[in-house]
This record gives sequence, C-alpha cells and structure tokens, in this order.
Amino acid sequence: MEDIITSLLSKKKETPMDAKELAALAASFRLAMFDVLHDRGTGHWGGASSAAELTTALYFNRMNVKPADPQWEDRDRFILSKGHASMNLYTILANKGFFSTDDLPGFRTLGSHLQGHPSMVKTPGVDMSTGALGHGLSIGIGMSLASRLSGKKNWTYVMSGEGCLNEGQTWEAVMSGAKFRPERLVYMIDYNKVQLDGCCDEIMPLHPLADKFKAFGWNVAPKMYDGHDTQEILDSFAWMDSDDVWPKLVIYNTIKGKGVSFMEGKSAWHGAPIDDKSYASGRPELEADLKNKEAAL
Ligand SMILES: Cc1ncc(C[n+]2csc(CCOP(=O)(O)OP(=O)(O)O)c2C)c(N)n1
Repeated sequence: MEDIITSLLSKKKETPMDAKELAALAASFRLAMFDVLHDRGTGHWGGASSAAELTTALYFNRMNVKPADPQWEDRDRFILSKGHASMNLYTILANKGFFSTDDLPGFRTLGSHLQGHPSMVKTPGVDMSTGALGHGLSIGIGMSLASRLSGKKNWTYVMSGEGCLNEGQTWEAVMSGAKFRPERLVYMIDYNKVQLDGCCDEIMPLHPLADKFKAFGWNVAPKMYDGHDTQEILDSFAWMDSDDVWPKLVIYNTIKGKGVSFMEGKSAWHGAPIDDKSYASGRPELEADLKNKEAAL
C-alpha cells in the first residue's frame, strides 16, 4: 500500500500531479497524520484533516518551491494562518523533501523542530510562524507587497479557517487588501464551519461570507469549491490564473475531521487526543479510503 505512494512521490515530487494522484497522496497524508497524532496523544486532528487535499494540491501541483533551498527568495509563500493544524503542514513539507519524514513522529516532543504551532526559525519550509489566529492575512499582504517592491513575481497563499475571520485584524487586512491590491495574493478559506468548541453559527456567524469580501472590493471566486475534491481544487487554481484582479478569495467547503465518520463535523475532535479505541475504529476508514484512491490511479 505504502509502496504506491512512495513510488508516486519518487517519480513525481518535482512535477505537478493530477487530480487522482493528489487524491491518493492526500489520503496517505491524512492517514499518516492520524497515526502520529494518536501516537503522540496531542495535536489538532479536526483542522489538519479538513485541509489535507488543499495543502497537498498546493504543494504537489501548484507552488514553486525548492525543498533543497527553503529560503530561495523567488519561492511562492504559504502561510498557515490556522497554525494549530501544524501536523498537516509538517506532513506535507516532509514528504515534499524539506526535511526527513523520520522527524514526523517527534511531533511536539521536547527538542523537536516540529512544535505544536509552526515556527519559521525552527522548521525548514515554514514561511511564517503562526498560532495566534488572525495574523496570516496581514502578513501575506505584507509579503506580497514586498515582492512588488523587489520586482518578484512569486505567489502568496494564506490559508485560514473561520477562527481567523473572527479576529478584527483579518478585516483590517481585508480592507488594506482592497486598497493596496497585492498581486498574486490568494486567501484560501478552509470552510469547515466548526471551531474549537462549537459551530460557527453559534460562535460568530460569517454568512454571507463571499458577499462580505465582494463588498470590501475583493476578487471572489465564482463558486465555493469542494475542498475534498482534488479536481475541484485544480479548477479553483485555474480560476486563480484567469485574470489579474487582486487580491483573490477562494472559499472551500470542507468537513472538520474528514475521513473518520464519527469524528466528522464535531468540535469535540478539534484538538482532543485520539484515544486508542477511537484510533482502532477510525483507522480502517482511512485505510479503506487510501486503498480506493490508489486503485483509481
Ligand atoms: C487569537 C487566538 N484566539 C484563540 C485561539 C485558540 N484557538 C485555537 S484553534 C481555535 C478555533 C479555530 O477554528 P478554525 O479556524 O475554524 O479552525 P479549524 O476548524 O480549521 O481547525 C481557537 C479559538 C488562538 N489560537 N488564537
């Protein structure tokens, strides 16, 4: 089972993968995350799982990065504004080649470079330290404007969940985005509609989210894409390339805790340790999904 993914990675790490390859890869990453989070008894499964296809597609289809040279100045930037989903980012970066996959089981251990929230000074490939919700978009806009000043054409992707949208700073950034129009800046929302201890509608309703961004003057994608359907994610990438009106917003419909039926859509699995019993009943679902995706290759 693992061999198919290993050979896919060794053949295609440097070239854009297609929708089926991305789906298989994301399923394998989701399973790998589940294993580490269970082993370590800590971390955030819900939001790491909901973003699995999105980050996989970004790094294995779209982003221009050099894992051997993480500080390459012309690289595209990615800011995981929902920094608690760090296990997702670490799994991607390790498999992309920024550091060894052998480091992943050390997640959140003393001395590991893979701490609970991403650190740009510790972990190769992390473009910005995050964890306090709400900063990512402001930072991404700053990075994009810095690229403008230095004449660079790299892209900047900021990903957040709903938590960042509950922070006033995000809306200041939305206003400044409309004013300064940072080129190649894309704000991607992993819209799973569940937060740390409840549904967004209970905590702070965001509806109508796309219309709010339109009213602020952003270039908003024509539809909400399915963030677990890799072909739809590739369609959203095509939309990103379709015009030069900046900044752009894409909202992806996702499911928190995707892949383990009894964890899906439940705030209880935002950051709870994965106990042995839940692991034993949840893992076969993820294995079956991986098998199906591999069979479709
Ligand atoms: C400024 C700030 N306030 C509170 C928290 C605690 N916190 C961590 S995750 C989270 C909820 C995040 O929800 P969402 O962005 O929807 O994350 P996802 O469902 O994608 O995991 C909260 C409130 C924080 N990290 N930063």
